[in-house]
Amino acid sequence: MNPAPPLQVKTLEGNLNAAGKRFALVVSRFNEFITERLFRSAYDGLLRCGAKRKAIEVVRVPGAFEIPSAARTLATTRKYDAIICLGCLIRGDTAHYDVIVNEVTRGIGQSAQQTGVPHAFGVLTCDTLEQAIDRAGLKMGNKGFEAALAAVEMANLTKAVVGRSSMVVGQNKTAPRRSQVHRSSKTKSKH
Ligand code: INI
Repeated sequence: MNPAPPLQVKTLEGNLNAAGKRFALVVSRFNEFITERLFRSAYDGLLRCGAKRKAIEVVRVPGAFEIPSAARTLATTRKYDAIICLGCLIRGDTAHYDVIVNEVTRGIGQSAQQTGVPHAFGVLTCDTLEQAIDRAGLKMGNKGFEAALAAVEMANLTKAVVGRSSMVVGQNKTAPRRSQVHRSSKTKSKH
């Protein structure tokens, strides 16, 4: 059977070019062993996409519960093209995790939807510390890095949709795409 012909559909897609974009990272200190790894990888991801160091700001908060309000405060300044939220919730023996996890998720989503500023969700929600370690640079990649790339892509998509810049329409030939941005803390970025 012949493969289906490509559809002629005008497609808007954010690229992974972070040049000229400004980012804020909200990083919680609770489970810092994990969140610091998320932060480093997210920062690396932004630099690899072409963000300038001076265009990246970091805000530290006590725990994941404080991430949404800090993110919203940052978003309402309109100074940032995207906010990257990084935290680590680990289910313990008490109900604390269950109480917090939905609030954090909903709060970040609401901040994104109500401000119109893209928010990347890099908050780990894990049953065990081992699962968190796996998602902070071991077996399952690094969610901080993924969040950074999502932030860059959504920042560009937002600009493209609102028509304030000439971002990607169809296939972009110049800016790096997700599959071309390699994860390695050993390679130094020139940006
Ligand atoms: N904060 C986290 O970031 N991760 C957790 O796993 C966690 N647990 O399980 O308690 C946690 N609690 C603190 C919370 O986020 C607030 O900082 C605290 O309740 C003060 O408002």
